[in-house]
Amino acid sequence: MAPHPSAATHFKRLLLTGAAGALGRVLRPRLKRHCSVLRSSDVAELGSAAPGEELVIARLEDKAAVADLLRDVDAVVHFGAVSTEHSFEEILPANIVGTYNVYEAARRHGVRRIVFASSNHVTGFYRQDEVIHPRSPPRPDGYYGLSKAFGENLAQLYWDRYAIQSVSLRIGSALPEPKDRRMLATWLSHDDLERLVLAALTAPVVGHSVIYGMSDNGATWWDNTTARHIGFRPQDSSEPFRVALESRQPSLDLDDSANRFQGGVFVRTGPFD
Ligand code: 15L
Repeated sequence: MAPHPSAATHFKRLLLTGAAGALGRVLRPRLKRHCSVLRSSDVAELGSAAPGEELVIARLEDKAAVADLLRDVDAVVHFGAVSTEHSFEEILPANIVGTYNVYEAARRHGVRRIVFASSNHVTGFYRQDEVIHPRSPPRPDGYYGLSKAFGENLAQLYWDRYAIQSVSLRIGSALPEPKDRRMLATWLSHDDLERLVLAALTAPVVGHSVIYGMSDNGATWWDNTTARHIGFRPQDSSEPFRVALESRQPSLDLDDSANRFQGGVFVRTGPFD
């Protein structure tokens, strides 16, 4: 069951980019409960509009289209992106140019808050026997992780220079259930994803904050202490899935880099020529 909205904040209009994507589809009905109007956008088909919803098909790399998208919105939940490892040429338009277009449009329209879907792949080349924190130096595990590191740096620049507040969410594995042993550490339930996005939208002072998106899992590689001010309290855990996942994968081949590094298979996806 979805979490009840605890935040008193009710927005007039929120923009959700990537609304047709895997996590956009999860967030779309949930965000609608927290705003009078939800503007849902994607490059892909969005179906029909719910009451109080505006649908806009737009390419993130289209600067003019993105400028129109941000008109009259209170805040942006920016989830639009290529969301797995691809060649640099495939990542560049939506993830790098597109995120720049979102921040530039925010500056021009005076939008003061952006929740940016970053990824754990910003730090995917840390080992699974390390516990890191949001201020650990980035170690992207591919072009996708690199594009998210760019987005985080952009968020920092637009905070320092233009006072646009952002929360960069280094999302782990946001799925209905953890699917393998790695996800015992990286899993983020959909309800906790909603809690995380709401906390990021409503915490009064965030500057540019970075936080890992994970549930209250027993094993963790990420220490979110430096982002406690956001007030995110995960309520789900991967522990109930542990026995089943360990019996499905009783041993792990440690010669496989995917089993040694936090980014899993992303660390060995590519090259693309
Ligand atoms: C991500 O950033 C991806 O978007 C998603 O497809 C998952 O692979 C996830 O990371 C993960 O690390 O499990």
